[in-house]
Amino acid sequence: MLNKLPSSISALLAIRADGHSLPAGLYTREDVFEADMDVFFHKHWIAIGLECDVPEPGDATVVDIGKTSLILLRNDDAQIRVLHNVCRHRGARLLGEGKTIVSKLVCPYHTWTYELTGELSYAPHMGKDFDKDCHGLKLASFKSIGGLIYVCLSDEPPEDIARLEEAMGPRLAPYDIDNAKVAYQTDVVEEGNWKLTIENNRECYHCSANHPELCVSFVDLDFGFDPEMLSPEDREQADEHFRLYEARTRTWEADGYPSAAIEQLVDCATNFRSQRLIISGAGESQTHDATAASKKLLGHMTRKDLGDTHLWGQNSWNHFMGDHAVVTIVIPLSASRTLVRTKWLVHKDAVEGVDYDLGKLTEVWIATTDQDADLVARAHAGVLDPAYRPGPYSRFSETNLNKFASWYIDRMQAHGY
Ligand code: 3BY
Ligand code: FES
Ligand code: FE
Repeated sequence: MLNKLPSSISALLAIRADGHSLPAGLYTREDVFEADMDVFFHKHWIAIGLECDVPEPGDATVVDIGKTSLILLRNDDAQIRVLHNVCRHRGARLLGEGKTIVSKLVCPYHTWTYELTGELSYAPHMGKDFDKDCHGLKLASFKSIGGLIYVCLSDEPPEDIARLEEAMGPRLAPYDIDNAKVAYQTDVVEEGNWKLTIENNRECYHCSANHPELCVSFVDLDFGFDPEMLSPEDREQADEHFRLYEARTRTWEADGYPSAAIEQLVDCATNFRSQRLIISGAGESQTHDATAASKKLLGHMTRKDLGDTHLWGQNSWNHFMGDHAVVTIVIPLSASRTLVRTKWLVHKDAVEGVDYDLGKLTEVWIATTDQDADLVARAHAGVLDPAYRPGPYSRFSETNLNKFASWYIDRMQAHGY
């Protein structure tokens, strides 16, 4: 008789073949989803938002990560705090999801009241021996890197975030993202596992067939291949691409703008890659005609020809251009549903309808995000089909997916799965 017992997670991890997508269960199973949340969203650093989500003292926004709810706020001293959204009395949620303005955090249940530092300042009927100092809100570890907020929910955050800080601090400084303005935000729920969302973002193999709007300005990229493995046509395209990048990177760096690729994608907890990418056509921005959408450039930028500072993280992708930035974070909702939150950033003083047209600013990535949601749903539906078998990644266009899948397996195994 056939053994109908499901394989253990460790058995699924062990059968994954290098160069191939993951075994189905790693994308679809509820127990794997729980393990993923534990390893990747509680023990690793994750992107949750931006300094400019909460520009003024008292601004607060709630971000839910699985069962954890976090309050990102700016306190009265203009400092960022990330607090657990759990009352220290009997645990009630203090704030609901989304943005709000607060002077104090008052629990709706029995009115325990917290300062924006997290300190408990009011707790009626608790007796004269009650020590308010021991009942402040729990703080989450966070880092602001160039205005991007990363949180780690573990008591032992991975130290290798240092390389991300070192690399991105200087690269992001000219864009002054801390002080940018969120001009627009979309929340798209993809009907697929978060790893399919990330895999979809780590390749542009699908771009020419699916992203006509993005392809006006985006140059296909994958720098990880072994030239010896390529067919003569792919080799020719790769050589041309490399020559182009080499020349542009040299000029940008000579002008003082760090541009060369820097990556930490394997043998690490904190996974990232950054490179200054070429914008094609008019060369300025990811818009329908590749010209800038905002007349006011971001931060201290003085040029529109500095390409696209691209940053991938474990649960994020970002594009920083002269006139605007597009930042996206990914939050798994279940094994088969994933929130993709995208924000469009402009200079804080840029005025809609005067300095930028909101339609031109957002149309390319709204279209791209919708197209990607459709692709991820198709991929997830196919992976659920008993006919699915892990397929081979392209050694030309999908080397980053192989790195992602291998990193995923390593990290799960490092945490005892
Ligand atoms: O990293 C990104 O956002 C791009 C856009 C299209 C596919 N991906 C490589
Ligand atoms: Fe918050 Fe009681 S649970 S005051
Ligand atoms: Fe895409």
